[in-house]
Amino acid sequence: QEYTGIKIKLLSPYPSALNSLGGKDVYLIAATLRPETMYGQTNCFVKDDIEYVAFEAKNNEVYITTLRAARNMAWQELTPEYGKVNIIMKLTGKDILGAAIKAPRAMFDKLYVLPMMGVKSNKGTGVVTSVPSDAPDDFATLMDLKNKPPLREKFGIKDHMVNFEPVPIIDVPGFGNLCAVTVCEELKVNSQNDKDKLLLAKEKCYRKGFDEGIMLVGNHAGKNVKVVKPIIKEEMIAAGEAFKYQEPEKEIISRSG
Ligand code: ZZB
Repeated sequence: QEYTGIKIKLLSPYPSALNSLGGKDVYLIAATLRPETMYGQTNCFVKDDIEYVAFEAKNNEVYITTLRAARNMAWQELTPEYGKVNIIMKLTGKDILGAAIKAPRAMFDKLYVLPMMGVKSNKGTGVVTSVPSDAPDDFATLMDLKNKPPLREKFGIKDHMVNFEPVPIIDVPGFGNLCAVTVCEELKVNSQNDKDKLLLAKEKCYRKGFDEGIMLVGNHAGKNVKVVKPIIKEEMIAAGEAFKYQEPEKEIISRSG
């Protein structure tokens, strides 16, 4: 599985648990299959109890991902020393909840790290960038956080951190320009815990968005998602905003013991 690793910059002042990283360029790395949707980012998701590591990347930068992803990255020439992960500090999702970030291509200059229960530690980087216009899970989770003050309180999330609306970035014929919102409403998704409905919603959005979607924003506005997805990916890589990140197939992991 080839993901695009999106470099989401942590803005200073860093959360207190990350004080020792002050002065360094720190990036949360989100793994995505939809680089063309980065214009619609409204936040980034981590899970409070997942363990992450801050490790040395190239050019004196620091990346934050799960240890598992960091190890994969080390074999993909993304660390200074091939195959080696130099861990600067360990942290949990809780340590970075509410942190201010700057995400490449997003319409907003400052976004926030928010909690999502469905983030998996054994997939991608454990960091998920949020595109509520086109990703049903992201829309459902953002709505939970907006509509449920106790949920925000539980995680120390302030009102202004969820004060973002889905951004129309892709027109999907029959689903309008906020595909995930349309499909979640159609299927009556009530929360991020509506697992079955969300799985169905995701499949619908993926298929329709890829086959028929038309970009509404960016330098490829008016063109088909299918056509511009790989181009936008390469453009982001060339701009230093992203990189290729391969996830080994499960089969390969078990075969190698
Ligand atoms: C931005 C984005 C925009 C995504 C979209 C999807 C959609 P999949 O589809 O299940 O194979 N993701 C990545 N890592 C994790 C994780 N550790 N835990 C939970 N979710 C994760 O997985 C790929 C997508 O799942 C990724 O692409 C990411 O969300 C999320 F408009 O990034 B995506 C219809 C989906 N639309």
